[in-house]
Parts: sequence; structure tokens; C-alpha cells
Amino acid sequence: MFKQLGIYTAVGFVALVLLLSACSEENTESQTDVSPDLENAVETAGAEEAPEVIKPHKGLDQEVTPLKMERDGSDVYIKMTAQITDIDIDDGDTYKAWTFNGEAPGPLVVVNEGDTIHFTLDNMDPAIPHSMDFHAVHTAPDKGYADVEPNEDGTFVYQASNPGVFMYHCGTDPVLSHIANGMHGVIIVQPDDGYPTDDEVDQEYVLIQNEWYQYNDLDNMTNEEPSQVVFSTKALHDGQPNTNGTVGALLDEPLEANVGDKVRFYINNVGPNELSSFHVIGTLFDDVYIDGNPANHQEGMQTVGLPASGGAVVEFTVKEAGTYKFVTHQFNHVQKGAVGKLIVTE
Ligand SMILES: [Cu+2]
Repeated sequence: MFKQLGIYTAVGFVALVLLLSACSEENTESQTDVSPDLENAVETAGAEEAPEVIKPHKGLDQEVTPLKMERDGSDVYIKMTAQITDIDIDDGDTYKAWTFNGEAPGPLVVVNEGDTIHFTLDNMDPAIPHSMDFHAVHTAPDKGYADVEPNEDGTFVYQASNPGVFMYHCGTDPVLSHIANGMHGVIIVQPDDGYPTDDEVDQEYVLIQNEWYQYNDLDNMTNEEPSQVVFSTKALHDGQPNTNGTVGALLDEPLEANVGDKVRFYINNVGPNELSSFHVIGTLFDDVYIDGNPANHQEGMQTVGLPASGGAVVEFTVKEAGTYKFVTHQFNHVQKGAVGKLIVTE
């Protein structure tokens, strides 16, 4: 309590110093007049506020665990892990992420409409509980999304009765910490009768938008702008790239198509906080299925709005060779990394 008060007092001092210096641009004396005590307070505030790796996570970097999935008729048995794994989120910026299976976003899950999911979460985190909230299912959340304690596992059963491109995330309190630290991903529930445009599609990819904040800093996650906003892709077909949410990931490993192709993106904005205004520069979407449900068919859209956790299937035709960048049209987020490219060749 007193320690917290100390931090707030120190933060207050910092704010005061900043305010004073801003208010008196020409009066540089006021900056040089800062007393040694105040300088110490500034340093202390910086040190106290430094984002912290929680103790049992220090030095922990658990290897990526492949997703396990087996099918028996319409019963699918999915096993995933909660684990602590270093993720490169930017050049020289490694984040000791809380993850599913060591990826952030977590691995892509694809099931069919009507499947019964038997889901097991193996919590390899030695310190804190985790859980799984699939947006694709109906369940009593206190049971179906219940916490799994450290070094234990839990199994949950539910049905994927709606088609779509859904978010999944850890739902353990505080949810914001768990999502923003990396515990999010996408589950695609393939529609029974497919999409009306299935026959027209030549290339299809999965894209996910997410944000990063200061490390494990709930106050920053709650009150501040994201440090990075990024796109990643998850391999839907063999040979496709599979990336984490790293700045530049889809500039370094661009998606590919040929002139005349109809391209489909399964997209989801896993947030946790920001909206996405998804747009592909140089084309517009012939067909859009909001949340990936064939019933939500729209045509001729320039930009598709994705609320936090919202998904869509978007389809467009590339008529000329070139480099087509995809962005969120909230360009402040492009400055923070939310851009990738599709290279179209003859
Ligand atoms: Cu969690």
C-alpha cells in the first residue's frame, strides 16, 4: 500500500516536472534547477514502473508445442498448452509471452460446423492458472471456460454449431493481462455447405491482427495506446507461412498470388482493445462474409470493420501484377506495424 503510494507520489513528481518544462520552453533554468532529490524520485519512479517478468517465469522459455488434433467422425479431440515462450515482437524486442503452444497468436484451429470439440488444456505455466474461451461455442463459461491450475490439465466438451472465423483467448482474470500478454488465436468453423463463392477462390490465407503493450503492465494495457499493432498469418495449407505477431512479419514473408486470382482472407482482430478497419490497397472486396458466416454476405466493400474479437472472410480479385499492401485503415496503427503485403505475379 505505502509502496504504491510512493510510486504515485513519484509519478506525480514526474508529471509535475514534465508540465513545468513544457510550460516554460524558454526558461531552461527550470529544467536545470531540478533538485537532486527530485532527480532521484524520477529515477526511482522509472525503476519501480519497469515492466516485470513474474518470478517463476524468469529464464523460462518453453519450446513451441505442436497443436494436437484427432478426429473420430464428428468428434474432434484437441490438445493445447498454456506456456511461457519468448516471442520476437519487433527488431531486438523479445517478449516473454504467455501463449498457447508457444505461438502468439496461438496455433490455428480448424473444425467443421456441427463438430463436438473435446478440448484439453495442459497448463505448463508453473505459476498461474489459464483457461480457454472459444468464441465458436455455447457453454456455461464458469464450467466450459474454467481455470486450469499450474501444472495441471483440464478437459472441456462443447459443440461448434455456428460457422465462422472466431477468436479464442484465455479467459482467466484479469482477462486483459492474459490476452495482451499473448493468449489469443483463431478457430475457423467451416460451414456445412461452404461459401457460395468457394468455387471461385484460387488462394486463401489466414490473417490475424493483434496489439502489444508494455510488458505485463496492466496499467499500460488499460490506459495507454498499444506499443505495436501487427498482422500475423497462420498456415491454412502446407507450405504457407506461419508467423507470430511480429512487426514486419508479413513484409519479410509476403503472401503470394497470381494475376487474375480471387484471393480469400480469413481475418480476425483479436485485439485486445483496438478496432481494425481492414483494407487491401489497390483493390476492393467483391464478397465479404461478416464473422465468416455465409449468411452475412456483403458485396463491393472497400474496408471491413472488425471489432475486437470480430472476424470476416473477405474475397478480392487481383487484376494486375504488383505489390498489394494490406492494412488497418487506422493509419496510426500502420505506423506501429499493422501492414503486410501480397505479391501478385504473372
Ligand atoms: Cu491465461
